[in-house]
This record gives sequence, structure tokens and C-alpha cells, in this order.
Amino acid sequence: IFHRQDIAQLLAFISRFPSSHARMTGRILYVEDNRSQRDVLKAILQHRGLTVDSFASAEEALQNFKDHDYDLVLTDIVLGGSMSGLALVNQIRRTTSTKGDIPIIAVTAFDDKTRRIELFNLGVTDYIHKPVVKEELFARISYLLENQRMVHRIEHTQQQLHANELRQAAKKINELAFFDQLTGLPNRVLLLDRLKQAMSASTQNRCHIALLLIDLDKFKTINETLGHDMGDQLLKQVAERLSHCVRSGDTVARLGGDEFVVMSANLNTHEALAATQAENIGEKILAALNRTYHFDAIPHHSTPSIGVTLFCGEQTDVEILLKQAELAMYKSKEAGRNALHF
Ligand code: GH3
Ligand code: MG
Ligand code: MG
Repeated sequence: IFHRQDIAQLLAFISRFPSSHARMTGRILYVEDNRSQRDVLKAILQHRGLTVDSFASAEEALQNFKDHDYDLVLTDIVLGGSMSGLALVNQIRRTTSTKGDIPIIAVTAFDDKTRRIELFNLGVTDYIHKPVVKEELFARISYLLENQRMVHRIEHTQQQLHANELRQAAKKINELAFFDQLTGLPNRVLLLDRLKQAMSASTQNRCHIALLLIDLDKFKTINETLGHDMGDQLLKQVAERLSHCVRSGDTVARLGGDEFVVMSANLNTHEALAATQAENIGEKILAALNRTYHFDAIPHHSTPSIGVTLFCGEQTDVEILLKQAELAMYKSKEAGRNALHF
């Protein structure tokens, strides 16, 4: 039993000597109803570098546990107030957030087997019996803090991995949903979505939109003569050539099979001028696709048939617009292919 003056002298004595041991970091919630024991142990722990919030009752400690973030709880089991250390442990372990996983060291004057089992069953991480041996307490605290930090690091890494997996899965789903897997071009779904947006903008700004539907001529013959893989190679090369024919902001999409669409928005507000602009794009595409491709030195000549339709704020549906472009494309087929029609 210490007197207040003795404690004051002891604390002053402790703090005169810098600790020769490795400093520890962490914030500890410490509950002890005996004031002198509390003050001495708190000073010793602080001297080793720890931040210590000490309380005389479990009730006060519990309130502070809820309001602050601690790294470890050190609690006496037999306390003077209405709430015991065991009840405090029980309350902490019932906390549903990760806060409830905090390491808890019980300080107890009893050292019998039944008592120890009871403590561990309740969720105490470790225990130390009174009178507390300073170095033993440091060793136990240090081990638990390190352990807890490692657990947090692992959890953090797992969360990051999980978040990464989710991001990649979302990216893959987006790719599968909106892009053509062979050419990497936007697919029909994304094209129609962009077309809808362009149409609503056109209703406002009165600029024309040109929709060009491109179908390759006699594409089946390349599959039949050179094989399906060569057919795929041709489709990829066509996609690349088309991408070079358009302005940035235009969309090149693959509808499916050997059918592609070029959408060019913000054309002239005057229909005749917009039609000339659309025709120029079509001519450029005709020239770019009317050529001989070489697959492993085997030449194959390919041409496209193109259908063009213009839009400027009329009441119509994307599907109807696409159908109009398709009908125009059939005119090109009927006219002998390798042609452009409105
Ligand atoms: P037309 O001049 O009348 O258009 O004749 P075509 O042979 O090109 O006829 P059509 O456009 O109807 O045929 C397209 C063919 O493209 C049908 C199918 O066998 C082939 N095809 C569709 N998708 C793919 C693909 O992903 N890869 C390959 N290699 N061929 C495809
Ligand atoms: Mg075709
Ligand atoms: Mg076709």
C-alpha cells in the first residue's frame, strides 16, 4: 500500500530515467479501481511509450471504449462499482464492429484453473495475475499489439485484393456487355445507347447525325475459301480501317457478322450540307475498304456496300433509324455492291 506522497515520488523517479527498452506504441484502455495501483501502472506503461486512458470503473471505461479507438484493453476483474471486469469484457465482445475484436488482458488476483477457463470462455485474450510483474506485462502487451497489427495488415491486404477483383470483374462485365470481343469495337447495345444520346442532343442543337451501315460483300466466300480464322482476320482489319476513317467523337461499332456502323454526330444543320458531309465519310470508307488484303501472302479482295441515313430531331426510334440505313445498304447491294446509297 502506497501513500500519495510515495506515489508522487515514485512517479517522479520513474520519469527521470528514459526507458532502456524498446518503446511501444498504442493506445490502452486501463481499468483498475485501486487508485494507487492504477497511477503506478499507468505511469509505467506511459514511460514505455504507450498512451493510457485509465478508469476506476467499468461503466466509465465502456463509455470511453465506445467513443474512442483503442489498441488494447487491460482490465482488473474484481472492481468496486456495480459492473465487474467480466461484464466489461462481455460488453466489449458483443460489440458488432471490428472494435469488438480488440485484445483484452485481464488482471486478476485469483489464479485458479476454473477462473482462467471462465475468463477465456468469456473472450479474454490473455491474463496476468497480481501483483503484476512489469516485464511480463510488457511482453504480453507487446505480443498482443504486434499480433493485432499483423491481423490488421492482413485484413487490409485482403480488402484491397477483394476490391481489385471486384474492379476487374466489373471491367470484364462492362467489356462483355458493351464491346465486341473479336474487334474490340462498341457492340450494338453501346451503339444504340450512344445513338439515343446523340439523337436527343440533335433535337436541341438541330445538327444532323449520319448513320452509315457497312456490310462486306461476299464475305462468306472468304470463310469458305480461306477459312473462318482468315474471315476473323479480315473483320479485325476492317475494324481498324474504319476507325481511321472517322473523326474523334464518331462511333464505329460492329453490329454482328460482317456488318459495321459508323455514327457521325454534329454534322451541319442544313440538310444538303449534312448530306454532303455524310457522303464524304461514306466515300472515304469505300476507298479504305475497297482493297486487297494479304493473309500469309494469299491475296483476297474485299469491298463494302454502304447505306446512309440522316437524322435531325424528327420523332423517330433508334431501331427505325438503323432499319433505314439497312434498307439503303440493300440498295447498294442491288446496284451491284461496292457502292454507297442513301
Ligand atoms: P453479301 O454480299 O450479300 O453480304 O454476301 P455475304 O456473303 O457477305 O453475306 P452475309 O453478309 O449475309 O454473310 C455474312 C457471313 O459472315 C455469314 C457468316 O457465315 C459470317 N460470319 C458471321 N460472323 C462471323 C465471324 O465472327 N467470323 C467469321 N469469320 N465469319 C462470320
Ligand atoms: Mg455481307
Ligand atoms: Mg451481312
